[in-house]
Amino acid sequence: MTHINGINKDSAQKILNQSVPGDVLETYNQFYNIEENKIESYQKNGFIKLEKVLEVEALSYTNKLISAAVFLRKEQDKRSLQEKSEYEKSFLQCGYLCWDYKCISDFVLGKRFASIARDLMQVEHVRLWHDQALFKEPYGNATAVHQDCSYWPIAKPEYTITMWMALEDVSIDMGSLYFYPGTHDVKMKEYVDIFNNPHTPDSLVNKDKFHVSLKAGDVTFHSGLLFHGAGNNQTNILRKGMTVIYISDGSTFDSSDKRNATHTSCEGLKHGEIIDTRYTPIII
Ligand SMILES: O=C(O)CCC(=O)C(=O)O
Repeated sequence: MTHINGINKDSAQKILNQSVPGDVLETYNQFYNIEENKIESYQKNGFIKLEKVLEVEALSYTNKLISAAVFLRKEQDKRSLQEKSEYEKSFLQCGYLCWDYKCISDFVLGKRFASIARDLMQVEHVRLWHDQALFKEPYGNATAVHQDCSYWPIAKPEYTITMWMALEDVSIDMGSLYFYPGTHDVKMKEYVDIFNNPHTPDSLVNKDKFHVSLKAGDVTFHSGLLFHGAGNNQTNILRKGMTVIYISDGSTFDSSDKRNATHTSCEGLKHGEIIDTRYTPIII
């Protein structure tokens, strides 16, 4: 049974059926000033933490919105944590929320966030790949180490990036993310089957990982090539994370790995074609 503080079916439907308040919408599209040294740090380490990307009203509204959408997606699932698979114990995973609700698409397609992704990757334009809420339940499992690009049929994974936003404070003991700095290297690519065989690849055994706690409204951005994971949730508090994943405009569909040759975001594409589908609009 999914319990999210302050949300019930009526309140969830109400907020999701309303328009985004004007000043919040403005914030979603207001540029965030990212310093040159942060861009350099992202290029070197493959991830970066940015503080206060959302604050005050825009933050509390976004928290309510995403929480409401997760609640409605999961309300039919009456299983306890113990009854779920090991993978499902690591988070409540809700993708493509922006296509269900206009108010969520206003957030996901916000130019504030996409412009950061563009600047970090140093590309001209970015497209949406997809969005995904990742709420780690109280006492939920760790998220196994992986590279996101393993599961994506995209030819140049160096031009993929994920924004992970804390909707409420996320401490290390709640299962914050950790990153292996500098492992965003195509030569290190290794498919880790996090669904059936989670394990730490040999290439990471002597490498240090860097844990990142976040205050509500802070974000991390990480490269699709970077090895990362998250700790288990040792608390009775729901860990609320919202992600938006971006790709460089011009990225092409690579169906050569049969494990992920089909992907919703690449619907209808043939191998080698530019990723330009109804799920992947140019944002900026
Ligand atoms: O939220 C998590 O626990 C893992 C997130 C993650 O792996 C990602 O966003 O790429």
